[in-house]
Amino acid sequence: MIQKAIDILKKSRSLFVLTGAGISAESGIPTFRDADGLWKNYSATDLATPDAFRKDPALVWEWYHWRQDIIRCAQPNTAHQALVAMENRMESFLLLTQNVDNLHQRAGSRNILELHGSIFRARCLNCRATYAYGIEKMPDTVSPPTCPCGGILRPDVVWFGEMIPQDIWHAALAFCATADTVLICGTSGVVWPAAALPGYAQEHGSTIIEINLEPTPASNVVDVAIKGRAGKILPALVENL
Ligand code: BV8
Ligand code: ZN
Repeated sequence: MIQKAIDILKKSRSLFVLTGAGISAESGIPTFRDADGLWKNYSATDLATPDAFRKDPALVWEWYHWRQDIIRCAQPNTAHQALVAMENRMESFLLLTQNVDNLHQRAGSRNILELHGSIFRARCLNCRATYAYGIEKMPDTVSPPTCPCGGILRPDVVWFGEMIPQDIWHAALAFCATADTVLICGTSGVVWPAAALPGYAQEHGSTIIEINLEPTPASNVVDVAIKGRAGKILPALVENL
C-alpha cells in the first residue's frame, strides 16, 4: 500500500491534504474520540458548543486553558514535519486542518487553512474584535478574558452547531475540486461538513489516499487506505518522493 501511495504522490502535481486530531496525537494532544479525549467527565461535544459557553463560560474557558497548556508544552511531530517537506516538493499544495492547535504552522506549513479556527485566538462577543494571542500571550485567567469594550471573549473556534467560515470552506472546495490527489490523515471522518470532502474529491476524479490507525467512513471511497501511525507513514512517503 505504501508503494502504491508513493507512486501516486510521485506523479501528483496538485495535492490537497485534510488532517484531523490524529495527526497531533503523537505530539501528546488528546484526540476527540480517544478515551483520553475526555476532561473531568465532560466529552468534547458537550463543551464545544455555544450553549455550553452561554451556560458556563468559565467552565468552557477552563477546558480551553487545559488544552492550551497541553498544546503549549507539545511540539510538532514527524507527521507535521513530513507534510512541510511534502508541501516543498509539490507544485501545488493546500492543507486543510480541522485542528485548532496551530501545530502545522509551528512545523512550518505555509499553504494552510484552519477550518475550525484556532485555540490561540479569541473573539469578543460584543464587538467581535479578534485577538490572535499566540501561544505565549494567551491570558491565563480561568474566567473569560474581557475586551476593552467590556464584552467577554470566547475562543475563536467553530463550535458544534455553528457555521464554518464560508470563505475558508469555499477555498478548500475549489482547491479540492482541481487537486489530482487528496491525502486524508488522522481524521475519524465523522464531523461535518469536513466529512463530506472524501466523497466530494471522489466525484471530482481525485485519487484519494487515507492514513489512519483504523478504518473510517471514508475508507470505502479512498483508492489507498494505509493503516498506521501518521508519524511513521508520512515520513516514509515523503522520503521516497
Ligand atoms: C456545521 C473546534 C451547520 C472546536 C470542532 C450534517 C451537515 C452539517 C452539520 C452536521 C451534519 N451532521 C451533524 C452535523 C452537526 C455537526 C457534526 O458534524 N456533528 C458530529 C458530531 C456528527 N457539525 C457541525 O456542527 C459543524 N457546523 O456544519 O454547521 C450549520 C448550518 C446552518 C446553521 C448553523 C450550522 C461544525 C463542526 C465543527 C466543530 N468543531 N473543533 C474545538 O476544537 O474545541 S470539531 C472537533 O472534532 C475537532 O476540530 C476535530 O476536527 C473533530 C474531531 O474529529 P477528528 O479530527 O477526526 O478527531 P477524532 O478524535 O474524531 O479522530 C481522530 C482520528 O485520528 C481517529 O480516526 C484515529 O483513529 C486517528 N488517529 C489517532 N492517532 C493517530 C491517528 N491516525 C494516524 N496516526 C495516529 N498516530
Ligand atoms: Zn469587544
